[in-house]
Parts: sequence; structure tokens; C-alpha cells
Amino acid sequence: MITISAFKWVPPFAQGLVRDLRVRWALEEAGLPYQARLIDPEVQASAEYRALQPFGQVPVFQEDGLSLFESGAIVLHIASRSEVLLPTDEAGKARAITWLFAALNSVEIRIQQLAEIDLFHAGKTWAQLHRPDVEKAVQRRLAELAVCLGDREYLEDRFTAGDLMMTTVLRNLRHTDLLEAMPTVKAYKERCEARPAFQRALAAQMEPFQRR
Ligand SMILES: N[C@@H](CCC(=O)N[C@@H](CS)C(=O)NCC(=O)O)C(=O)O
Repeated sequence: MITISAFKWVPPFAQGLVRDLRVRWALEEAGLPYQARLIDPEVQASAEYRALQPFGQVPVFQEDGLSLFESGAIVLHIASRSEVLLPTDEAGKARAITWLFAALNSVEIRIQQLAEIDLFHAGKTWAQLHRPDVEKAVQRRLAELAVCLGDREYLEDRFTAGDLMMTTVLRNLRHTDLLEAMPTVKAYKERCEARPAFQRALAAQMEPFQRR
């Protein structure tokens, strides 16, 4: 049975955004059953967990003696087992993987900077000085993404792991109104989030938080 690590509890601003969500979503799309190992700060700091995830973070993926960390690598590993996430033709597969990296490397980095300023450093002078430039950089990426999407439903001609990753990245803007100015990107994100597999993944991440 596949096991993934996730947090027992996170503050409300992070609920529904923790990176095990993308792994749960990929597993749901692929139809692979899994169980979650819910961890707390004590486990995060333990030598046993650090041997699985050198930075003490979630998610970790474990199956049959294989242990993986980094959500991008895990989603790619799962996607390689499911045509729902990765086309079987070489070009289609390579394009989907390209979008997965673009989400993590070209879009998430920008959005993460903004989220860190807003959620962790809002009152600090350096953050207030830096924020306008960071917001502009995010707006630029969103506009570029809108051009890529054009009038298509997905980044390529069908849903792939690239859309899955891009959607989880865009969700990190939920504390802002930046997507309101980008209807194409907003509709794209909502289209992906409407997938039943996403809804199941989100409910599964939220369940332990709501139990507390
Ligand atoms: N690049 C890593 C980042 C993982 C990550 O940042 N996980 C966060 C939750 S979304 C975490 O565990 N934070 C707690 C910590 O860093 O101590 C990945 O994509 O898996």
C-alpha cells in the first residue's frame, strides 16, 4: 500500500494548500489507493523522518521499499503509471513534464515569494518595500500563462500532470485578488479544481484538520 506523509494539523491559512495535496490528487487521478501518515513537529525533527525527507517536510511517498521526497518528483513518479496524467506518446509526455517543471520552477517561485511576504512578514519594512515588485512579477507570470492558455481548456490539448501541478501552485494566491484580473487563468484553475479526483484529495487533506 502506498503511504504518504501529511500534517496532523496546520493553521487555517495553510489548510488546503499543503503540498501533500498534489500527491493525493495525482494518486486519485491514477486510481491508486493510499494511506496517509499524519505527522507533527516532533516526527518532523526525528532522525527516522529526516532519513526519508532530509528537510523534515511533507510529503514523503513510500511504497514497497521505495521512498521519495519532493512533491514534483513524487507526482512525476505517480504520473508515469497513469495515462490520465501523462500521455503515452513521447512528445505529449515531454510537453506535460515541461509544464510540471514550469509550474514549479517558473511560477511557484514567484507566487511563493508573494505568499511568504503576505503570510509571514507582512508588517516588516523590507517586505512592504519589496512587495510591489514581487506582486508585479506574479502578475506578469499570470498574464503569460493566460497567453499560453488562449482559448484552450488546459495547457496542452488535454488535462495532464502539468495542469495538476499548475493548479496547486495557483491556489497559493487565494489570499489575494490577483486571479480576479485574470479570468482565463481563474477559469482554468477552477476547471481543474472541479475534477472529482481533486475534490477527493482536498477533502482527504482537510479531514484531520476538521477533526481537531
Ligand atoms: N520542495 C518541497 C517543499 C515541501 C514543503 O515546503 N513542504 C511544506 C508543507 S507545504 C513543509 O513541510 N513545511 C514545513 C517545514 O518546512 O518545516 C516539495 O515540493 O515537496
